Amino acid sequence: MERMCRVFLALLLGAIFSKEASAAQHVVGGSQGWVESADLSSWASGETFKVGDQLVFKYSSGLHSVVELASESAYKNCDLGTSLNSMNTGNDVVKLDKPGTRYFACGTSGHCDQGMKVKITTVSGSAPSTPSTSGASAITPFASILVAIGLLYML
Ligand SMILES: [Cu+2]
Repeated sequence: MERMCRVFLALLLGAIFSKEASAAQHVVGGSQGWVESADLSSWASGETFKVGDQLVFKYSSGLHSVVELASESAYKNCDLGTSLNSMNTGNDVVKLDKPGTRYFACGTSGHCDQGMKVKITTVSGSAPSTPSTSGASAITPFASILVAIGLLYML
């Protein structure tokens, strides 16, 4: 019985450390995903993007795509001709590997003009953070409670 408890505890500790070490994933547009109707600028302003985090664009492949734009002016004017990169799998992951601002728009004709674009500002990891709504950070307190229960159970 005691051995089982130790295994249980080890698994919980492993889960906590792996969560803390791993970067946050931000699903663009939240529960709505990457669609024209999502309020993407409000979504982005409620998130903190840190170096090492990832953006995940979720959408119906074929309806939309993701185009990374080179500049603020290209972003403002929906000038898709200056794209740095484009993706169209419907589950596109972008790693935020350095601080700074990046610009993304949908490549489907007319969608960018309808507001299907987002500007992401990444901060260095040491900057103060605000709570993320991405869910990954909510797991750690919950797991800590489980460990506390596990420890009590062992005693
Ligand atoms: Cu689109």
